[in-house]
Amino acid sequence: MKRFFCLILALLLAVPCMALCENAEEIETIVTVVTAPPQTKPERPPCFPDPADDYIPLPETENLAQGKPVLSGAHTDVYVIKNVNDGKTDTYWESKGFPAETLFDLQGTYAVSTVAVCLNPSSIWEPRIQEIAVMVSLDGENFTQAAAPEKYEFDAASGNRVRIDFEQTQAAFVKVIFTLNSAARTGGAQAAEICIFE
Ligand SMILES: [Ca+2]
Repeated sequence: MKRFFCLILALLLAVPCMALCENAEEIETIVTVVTAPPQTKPERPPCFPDPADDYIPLPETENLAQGKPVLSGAHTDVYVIKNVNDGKTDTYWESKGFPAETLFDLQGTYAVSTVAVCLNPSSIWEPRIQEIAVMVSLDGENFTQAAAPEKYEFDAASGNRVRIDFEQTQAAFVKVIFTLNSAARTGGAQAAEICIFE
Protein backbone atom coordinates (compact mmCIF):
# COMPACT_ATOMS: atom_id res chain seq x y z
CA MET A 1 0.00 0.00 0.00
CA LYS A 2 2.82 2.34 0.89
CA ARG A 3 4.45 1.64 -2.47
CA PHE A 4 1.18 2.48 -4.22
CA PHE A 5 0.98 5.92 -2.59
CA CYS A 6 4.62 6.57 -3.43
CA LEU A 7 3.89 5.69 -7.06
CA ILE A 8 0.88 8.05 -7.14
CA LEU A 9 2.94 10.84 -5.57
CA ALA A 10 5.72 10.34 -8.09
CA LEU A 11 3.23 10.55 -10.96
CA LEU A 12 1.67 13.72 -9.54
CA LEU A 13 5.10 15.39 -9.40
CA ALA A 14 6.27 14.09 -12.72
CA VAL A 15 3.35 15.31 -14.84
CA PRO A 16 3.79 19.08 -14.13
CA CYS A 17 7.53 18.71 -14.49
CA MET A 18 7.11 17.13 -17.90
CA ALA A 19 4.72 19.91 -18.89
CA LEU A 20 7.29 22.53 -17.87
CA CYS A 21 10.00 20.73 -19.75
CA GLU A 22 7.83 20.61 -22.87
CA ASN A 23 7.09 24.35 -22.56
CA ALA A 24 10.78 25.07 -22.06
CA GLU A 25 11.59 23.25 -25.26
CA GLU A 26 8.84 25.12 -27.07
CA ILE A 27 10.09 28.52 -25.86
CA GLU A 28 13.60 27.59 -26.80
CA THR A 29 12.52 26.97 -30.36
CA ILE A 30 10.84 30.39 -30.86
CA VAL A 31 13.39 32.73 -29.23
CA THR A 32 15.57 34.61 -31.68
CA VAL A 33 18.67 36.26 -30.24
CA VAL A 34 19.36 39.65 -31.79
CA THR A 35 22.77 41.22 -31.26
CA ALA A 36 22.73 45.03 -30.93
CA PRO A 37 25.13 46.88 -33.22
CA PRO A 38 28.21 48.30 -31.46
CA GLN A 39 27.46 51.76 -29.95
CA THR A 40 30.04 53.89 -28.18
CA LYS A 41 28.00 57.10 -27.67
CA PRO A 42 24.33 58.15 -27.41
CA GLU A 43 22.71 58.36 -30.83
CA ARG A 44 19.49 60.12 -31.82
CA PRO A 45 17.38 58.75 -34.69
CA PRO A 46 17.06 61.24 -37.57
CA CYS A 47 13.28 61.49 -37.02
CA PHE A 48 13.91 63.05 -33.57
CA PRO A 49 15.86 66.28 -34.21
CA ASP A 50 17.90 67.59 -31.28
CA PRO A 51 16.57 71.01 -30.09
CA ALA A 52 20.13 71.88 -29.07
CA ASP A 53 21.04 72.02 -32.78
CA ASP A 54 19.32 75.44 -32.86
CA TYR A 55 21.06 76.79 -29.75
CA ILE A 56 23.43 79.74 -30.12
CA PRO A 57 26.85 78.05 -30.26
CA LEU A 58 29.41 78.78 -27.54
CA PRO A 59 33.20 78.54 -27.86
CA GLU A 60 34.52 75.05 -27.15
CA THR A 61 37.43 76.43 -25.14
CA GLU A 62 37.52 76.37 -21.31
CA ASN A 63 34.87 78.40 -19.51
CA LEU A 64 37.14 80.64 -17.41
CA ALA A 65 34.30 81.73 -15.10
CA GLN A 66 33.20 78.33 -13.84
CA GLY A 67 33.97 77.78 -10.17
CA LYS A 68 35.97 81.03 -9.86
CA PRO A 69 35.37 83.62 -7.09
CA VAL A 70 32.41 85.85 -8.00
CA LEU A 71 30.74 88.76 -6.19
CA SER A 72 27.51 90.71 -6.67
CA GLY A 73 25.24 93.06 -4.75
CA ALA A 74 21.95 92.05 -3.11
CA HIS A 75 20.11 89.06 -4.53
CA THR A 76 16.43 88.10 -4.62
CA ASP A 77 15.10 85.34 -2.36
CA VAL A 78 17.35 82.23 -2.53
CA TYR A 79 18.89 83.04 -5.91
CA VAL A 80 22.43 83.68 -4.69
CA ILE A 81 25.43 84.67 -6.80
CA LYS A 82 27.20 81.32 -6.42
CA ASN A 83 24.51 79.85 -8.69
CA VAL A 84 25.85 81.90 -11.60
CA ASN A 85 28.98 79.81 -12.24
CA ASP A 86 28.27 76.37 -10.77
CA GLY A 87 28.06 74.75 -14.22
CA LYS A 88 24.32 74.05 -13.97
CA THR A 89 21.60 75.82 -15.97
CA ASP A 90 18.90 74.70 -13.53
CA THR A 91 20.27 76.99 -10.81
CA TYR A 92 20.27 80.76 -11.26
CA TRP A 93 21.18 84.09 -9.76
CA GLU A 94 18.69 86.95 -9.55
CA SER A 95 19.69 90.41 -8.44
CA LYS A 96 17.58 92.71 -6.35
CA GLY A 97 17.15 95.73 -8.62
CA PHE A 98 19.38 97.50 -11.15
CA PRO A 99 22.09 98.11 -12.05
CA ALA A 100 23.27 94.64 -11.13
CA GLU A 101 26.94 93.75 -11.33
CA THR A 102 28.73 90.42 -11.22
CA LEU A 103 32.50 90.56 -10.67
CA PHE A 104 34.60 87.52 -11.59
CA ASP A 105 38.18 86.93 -10.41
CA LEU A 106 39.68 84.71 -13.12
CA GLN A 107 42.67 83.91 -10.84
CA GLY A 108 45.04 84.58 -13.72
CA THR A 109 45.36 86.79 -16.78
CA TYR A 110 43.70 85.64 -19.99
CA ALA A 111 43.07 87.08 -23.46
CA VAL A 112 39.28 87.09 -23.18
CA SER A 113 36.97 87.77 -26.13
CA THR A 114 33.54 86.30 -25.32
CA VAL A 115 31.04 86.40 -22.47
CA ALA A 116 27.93 84.22 -22.62
CA VAL A 117 24.88 84.69 -20.42
CA CYS A 118 22.59 81.67 -20.17
CA LEU A 119 19.17 81.11 -18.65
CA ASN A 120 17.55 77.72 -18.13
CA PRO A 121 16.90 76.47 -21.72
CA SER A 122 13.40 75.26 -20.75
CA SER A 123 10.57 76.97 -22.66
CA ILE A 124 8.77 77.71 -19.37
CA TRP A 125 11.18 80.67 -19.24
CA GLU A 126 9.31 83.05 -21.51
CA PRO A 127 11.26 85.22 -23.99
CA ARG A 128 12.83 88.31 -22.45
CA ILE A 129 15.36 91.05 -23.12
CA GLN A 130 18.23 91.92 -20.81
CA GLU A 131 20.60 94.84 -21.29
CA ILE A 132 24.18 93.80 -20.57
CA ALA A 133 27.66 95.35 -20.68
CA VAL A 134 31.13 93.88 -20.05
CA MET A 135 34.12 95.57 -18.41
CA VAL A 136 37.60 94.11 -17.85
CA SER A 137 40.53 94.82 -15.55
CA LEU A 138 44.03 93.59 -14.86
CA ASP A 139 44.14 94.70 -11.20
CA GLY A 140 40.50 94.52 -10.04
CA GLU A 141 40.34 98.32 -9.54
CA ASN A 142 40.76 100.00 -12.92
CA PHE A 143 38.21 98.75 -15.44
CA THR A 144 37.80 99.47 -19.15
CA GLN A 145 34.73 98.77 -21.24
CA ALA A 146 34.99 95.69 -23.46
CA ALA A 147 31.35 95.62 -24.62
CA ALA A 148 29.01 98.63 -24.39
CA PRO A 149 25.51 98.17 -22.89
CA GLU A 150 23.30 96.44 -25.43
CA LYS A 151 19.90 94.75 -25.36
CA TYR A 152 20.04 90.98 -25.89
CA GLU A 153 17.06 88.73 -26.60
CA PHE A 154 16.72 85.45 -24.70
CA ASP A 155 14.55 82.81 -26.38
CA ALA A 156 14.20 79.12 -25.54
CA ALA A 157 14.24 78.33 -29.26
CA SER A 158 17.89 79.42 -29.38
CA GLY A 159 18.78 77.94 -26.00
CA ASN A 160 17.85 80.94 -23.82
CA ARG A 161 21.43 82.12 -24.14
CA VAL A 162 23.20 85.14 -25.58
CA ARG A 163 26.76 85.57 -26.69
CA ILE A 164 28.67 88.83 -26.30
CA ASP A 165 31.78 88.93 -28.51
CA PHE A 166 34.30 91.76 -28.24
CA GLU A 167 37.86 92.60 -29.25
CA GLN A 168 40.23 90.22 -27.50
CA THR A 169 41.70 91.87 -24.42
CA GLN A 170 43.88 90.87 -21.47
CA ALA A 171 41.84 90.50 -18.30
CA ALA A 172 42.22 89.07 -14.81
CA PHE A 173 38.87 90.44 -13.59
CA VAL A 174 35.62 90.68 -15.55
CA LYS A 175 32.47 92.62 -14.66
CA VAL A 176 29.18 91.73 -16.32
CA ILE A 177 26.71 94.56 -15.73
CA PHE A 178 22.94 94.26 -16.17
CA THR A 179 20.73 97.34 -16.52
CA LEU A 180 17.40 95.92 -17.73
CA ASN A 181 15.29 92.74 -17.68
CA SER A 182 11.99 92.87 -19.59
CA ALA A 183 10.55 89.72 -17.95
CA ALA A 184 7.43 90.23 -15.90
CA ARG A 185 7.45 89.20 -12.24
CA THR A 186 11.10 90.06 -11.70
CA GLY A 187 12.74 93.18 -10.39
CA GLY A 188 16.29 92.19 -11.17
CA ALA A 189 18.74 90.60 -13.55
CA GLN A 190 18.71 86.83 -14.04
CA ALA A 191 21.42 84.43 -15.15
CA ALA A 192 21.68 80.67 -14.77
CA GLU A 193 25.28 80.73 -15.94
CA ILE A 194 27.72 83.43 -16.96
CA CYS A 195 30.59 82.01 -19.01
CA ILE A 196 33.83 83.73 -20.02
CA PHE A 197 36.02 82.50 -22.88
CA GLU A 198 39.30 83.44 -24.55
CA1 LIG B 1 23.85 77.82 -12.43
